[in-house]
Amino acid sequence: MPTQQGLTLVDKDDSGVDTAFRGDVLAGLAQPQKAIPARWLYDDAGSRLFEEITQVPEYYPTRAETEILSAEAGEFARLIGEGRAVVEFGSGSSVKTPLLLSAVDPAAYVPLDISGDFLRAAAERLSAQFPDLPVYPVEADFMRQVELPAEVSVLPKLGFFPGSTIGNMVPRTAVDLLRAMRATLGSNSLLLIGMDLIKDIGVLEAAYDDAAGVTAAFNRNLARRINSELGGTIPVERLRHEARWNDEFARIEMHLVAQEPLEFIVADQPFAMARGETIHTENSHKFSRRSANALLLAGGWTPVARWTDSEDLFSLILAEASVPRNAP
Ligand code: AVJ
Repeated sequence: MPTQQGLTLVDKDDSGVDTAFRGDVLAGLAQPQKAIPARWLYDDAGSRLFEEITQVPEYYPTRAETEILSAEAGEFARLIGEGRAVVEFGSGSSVKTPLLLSAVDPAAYVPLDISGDFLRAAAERLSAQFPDLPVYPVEADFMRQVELPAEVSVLPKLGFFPGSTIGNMVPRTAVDLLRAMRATLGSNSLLLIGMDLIKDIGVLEAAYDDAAGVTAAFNRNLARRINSELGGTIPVERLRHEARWNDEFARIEMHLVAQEPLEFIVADQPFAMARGETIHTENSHKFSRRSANALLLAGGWTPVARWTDSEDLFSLILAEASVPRNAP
C-alpha cells in the first residue's frame, strides 16, 4: 500500500515495513556473493554520515570537485553561456550548486530528487541565495525520463550531475541513466558531470576507509538499519568494514566482512556467513579520460571539454547531446 512519507511515495506493508527495502535485502542475502543495492545506505543516519565523510581529510572528491567549480567559472560561462535551465540530478549540495549557478547565470533552476524532503530543503536554500532565479523542484526518479515543468520547456537545458554519483552504477545501469538524461533534457542540451579518476590504490582505499572510521560507520549503518527496520539480528560489531580496489572493473568496493562464522535472522528468515565471507554494499567506479569518454558516448553524450583539479584527482566533463550522424 503506497503511503506518504514526507512527499515521497514509499510502499509499506501493514506493519510499516518498506517492501522494496525488504525485497532487496532478502534477495541480496540469499545470493552466493551477498550484496545489497547501495541506495539503501542513505537513510537519514546514512545521509548524515556521508556528509561527514565529505569532511574527512582522506576523502578528496568533494574538495577536488569544488576546487574545479570555483576555479573554472570563467570557462563555464564561456562554453555554457547564460539563459539555460539548469537541471540538477539529485538535490543540490549547499556548496557546489551555487558555484555553478553564479558562473552560468541560468534562466531557471530545476532540482530533481526522489526525496521530497531533500528537494524542498535544496529549493529553499537556493531561492534564498538567488532571489531572482525561478526554481522549479520536481520530485521524480531520474533513472527514467522525467517530464520537466512547462515553464522551462522552451529553454535550452544544462544537466548537472556532480559527485561522481555515476560511479555508483555498473556500466549498463550508468548507460541507461545517461540515455534517460538525454531524453529528459532534449536535443541541444549540455551535461556537466563529475567523474572520479583512477589513481594510486593507497589513496583510493584510504578515501573509502578513513582513519576516523566515518566510512566504516556509514557502511555498518546499513546492517543497523536492517536490524531496526526488518527485525534483524545481525551482530553488527562482528562485521568489519573493508574498502577494496577491484582492478578488473576499476572500482572501489565496500564490503562488510564476517569476523567469525555468523548466524542471524532478517524478516523471519535465517542466514549464515562463514568467517571471511562478505556482504558487498557499494561500488564506486573510477575512470580514465578515455573510459569516461567511452561511457558518455555510449549514453548519447559527446564530450566537449574536461577539467581536473590541481592534483589531477577528479574530473568534470562537459558533454553535448549527441546528434545521430552517419559514420563509418
Ligand atoms: C556519494 C557516490 C559520490 O562513491 O564516493 C563515499 C559515496 N561511499 N564513501 C562515493 C561514498 C563511501 C560516494 N558518492
